[in-house]
Amino acid sequence: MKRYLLAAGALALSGIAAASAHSYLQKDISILHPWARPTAEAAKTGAVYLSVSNRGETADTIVSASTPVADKAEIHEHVEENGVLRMRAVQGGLKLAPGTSAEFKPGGLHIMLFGLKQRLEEGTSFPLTLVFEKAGKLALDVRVQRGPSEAPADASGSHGAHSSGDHKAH
Ligand SMILES: [Cu+2]
Repeated sequence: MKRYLLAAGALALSGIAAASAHSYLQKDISILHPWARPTAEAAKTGAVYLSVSNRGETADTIVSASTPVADKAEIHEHVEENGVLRMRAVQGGLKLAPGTSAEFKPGGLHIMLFGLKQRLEEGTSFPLTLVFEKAGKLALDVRVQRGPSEAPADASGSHGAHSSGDHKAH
């Protein structure tokens, strides 16, 4: 009985952890925490970041992306041309070799949104669908937040607590 309760507790906890980590698993593809930066009122473009892994034994390809909040979504990469960092669409989709991961992050791979129909507001989320050649369609929920996932607070109070120099003793 006790053992059962413990197991149930652990299960509940891992459920919560999975929810806050905000991840998806379909067939051999796992996706971790899709997010986008908030946009300004008149912005027509945005970008979505996430981490995707192919846990399978065959390659898969992200062939397309779409979202109801934008006219078009494209997989983009940054490339350096003559010392200038430019972004361009990844032609033919993004290949994921078996056992590899791809990080979509600021300054690198991203899913570019063109023709935004609404402002991306911090604290909200919006749907995005990724289509994989083998794993099929994955419907994601993209969180709008200012930066990459905040690391779990490890505020152990190890800094910033020095006593001030001009402290006057009575
Ligand atoms: Cu782009």
